[in-house]
Amino acid sequence: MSRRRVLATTAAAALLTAAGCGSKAPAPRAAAPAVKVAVTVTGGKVRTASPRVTVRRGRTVEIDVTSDAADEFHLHGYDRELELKPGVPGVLRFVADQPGVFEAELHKSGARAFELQVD
Ligand SMILES: [Cu+2]
Repeated sequence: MSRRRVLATTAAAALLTAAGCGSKAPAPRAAAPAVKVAVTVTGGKVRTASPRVTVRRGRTVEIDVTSDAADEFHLHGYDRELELKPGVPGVLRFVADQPGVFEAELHKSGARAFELQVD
């Protein structure tokens, strides 16, 4: 068999395989990945990628907070809190199921972390 003929045969086989796949039930839709928000607190100053994070209602949100001092992270509205130990990342994961704009702050440093907007 010539090299060209081998390639043609392979291509035909690939087409057949593709047609076979099309007759199957569609694969279940993969769940949307969590919207991640990283928050770093150093010397009482907050760093985040954006002062307002917008997500669609129903999405899973994962907030990762690391502070160089003991603090308490609080997301208003959803009323979720994270007790932070110095240098130990804390993770808050939840489904954003209520629409609105919610403030996230750090209680001890008094700093505002960001606003979460759920559409
Ligand atoms: Cu608060």
